[in-house]
Amino acid sequence: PASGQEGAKQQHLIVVSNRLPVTIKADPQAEGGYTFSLSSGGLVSALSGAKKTMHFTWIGWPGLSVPPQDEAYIAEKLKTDYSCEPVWLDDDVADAHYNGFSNSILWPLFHYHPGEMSFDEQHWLAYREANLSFAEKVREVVNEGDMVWVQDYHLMLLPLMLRTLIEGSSLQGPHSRRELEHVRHGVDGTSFLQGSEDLAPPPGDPRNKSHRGGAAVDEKGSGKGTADGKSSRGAIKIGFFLHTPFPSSEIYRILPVRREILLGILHCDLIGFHTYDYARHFLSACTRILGVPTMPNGAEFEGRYVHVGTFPIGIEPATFHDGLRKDAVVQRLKVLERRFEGVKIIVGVDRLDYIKGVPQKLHALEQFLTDHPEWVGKVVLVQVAVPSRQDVEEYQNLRATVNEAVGRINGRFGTVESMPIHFLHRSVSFDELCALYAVSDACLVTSTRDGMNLVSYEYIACQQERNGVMILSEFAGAAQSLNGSLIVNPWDKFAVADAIHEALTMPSETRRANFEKLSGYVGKHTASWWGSSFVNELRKIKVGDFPIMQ
Ligand code: ADQ
Repeated sequence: PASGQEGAKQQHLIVVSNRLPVTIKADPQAEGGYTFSLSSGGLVSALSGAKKTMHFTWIGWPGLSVPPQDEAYIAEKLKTDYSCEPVWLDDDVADAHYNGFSNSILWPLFHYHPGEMSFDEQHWLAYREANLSFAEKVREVVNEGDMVWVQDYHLMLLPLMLRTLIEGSSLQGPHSRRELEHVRHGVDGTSFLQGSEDLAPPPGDPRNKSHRGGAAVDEKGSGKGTADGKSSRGAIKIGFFLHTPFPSSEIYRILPVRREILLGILHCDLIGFHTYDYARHFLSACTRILGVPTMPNGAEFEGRYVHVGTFPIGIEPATFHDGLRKDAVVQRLKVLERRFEGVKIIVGVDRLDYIKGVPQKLHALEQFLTDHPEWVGKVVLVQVAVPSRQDVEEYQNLRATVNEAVGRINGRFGTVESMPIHFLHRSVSFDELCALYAVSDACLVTSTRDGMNLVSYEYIACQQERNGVMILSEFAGAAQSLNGSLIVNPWDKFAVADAIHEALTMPSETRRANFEKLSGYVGKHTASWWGSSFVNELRKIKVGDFPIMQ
């Protein structure tokens, strides 16, 4: 559909994420048999600004499978009410793509947990299959001049597939799947099983030639012209944002399909990360594994300059400020204050994921109570742990570890009147979350790795009154932005125990001064600031502003 005329009317932004931001539930009582509700995730608010000024489409998996005869009704409703387009995936493919390759391979590896990684050929095939289904959906809705913004580690092959499907010359209509066979069998012609070849020769070495003017796209497609005889290279702009860390190349190179994944996103115009470190790790992986020449702000790939930048995500603090003014929240806050009178509260809110360092947090609390017995009965940790990815074995093991530690510490320090840990293994409502953040004297984040960590931002947004202390792991991306926090190494339980003590005894003037800095940052670097910075940067890039290398 890349006609070229549509693009001139109004800029069209197509956001692609694994899940659509709409929750759909089967309900025989509801009109059409389904209910729909918009999720309140950070991405939704991040894109609210763009939605107002641009023609906007969101593509993603709807999160459920339905009888084929219901698909058209759901698709129509999503399009009309939410500007969304569903990608229907076979149940097995969806499972192997999401729980398999994405969450059992890329997630642990990107968070420095190679021991939790289980590589499986079927999962990799499903990952490619699912990415291809997304690519085909994008092709249905995209026009020349559009911007496509791909989100996160579930869709790292999508940029390459889009270049091939949309900008490749001979990839019209029913041939597309066949033409993409080279993607299925390894983007540079190698099977994924051969992904363990030696690292790349240094930049400039002629052995790197296949990535320059490269095998994947140039041999098959771009430069040879579209159906109307003109080259369509650069017909669309593609951005990619990674919400997780990008690990050091020493960790990244463990991945059997390390080349394919890098080549997948190198077909972008702009690649964004939360921090400068992640961007640097990515660029050094490109050089070491592919021999691609890089500069601090980008890479030269297939005659294109791939811009690489840092775009730290945020939250909408106003949502929390409004929440705290709600009657129900004010009442709830009073109840909690009465219940915990004379007791300091430390709050923890995490998905129950091994990257969040919940066992480390519990060990540090235990150390603190051992070092400072005078605080027993005078401090509680309220830990909300949202059940997450419970189909994956590592998450079941984590749950058992955490349950054991909570039981042991409560058994050791608890009394008939009080328990040091209040452990909630469930999600809590937004109102409850606001009240909990507001009533707490400190927030403890001990992630062993975390792309950014938005819980720390949310806590700060709720601390106008109390000026509580943010204790933050140095391994969360947020540690690089949230100046005014107590930064800790979660692996050092003595240091975290000291930070807890410092937080609980910090003079109010110091807390106030820290809060001012933190709140200033969170108020400025919001989710919508993040969304518009990325989109504006992508918009500014001139396709072809870098000469095609021969
Ligand atoms: P997550 O790993 O999900 O996100 P985080 O950034 O902390 O981590 O966001 C979690 C969100 O879920 C927060 O908005 C929080 O309020 C909510 N939440 C968590 N526990 C909850 C509970 N018990 N009840 C209700 N709500 C709860 C990934 C990366 C992060 C990165 C974000 C955004 O892992 O590092 O910051 O994407 O890019």
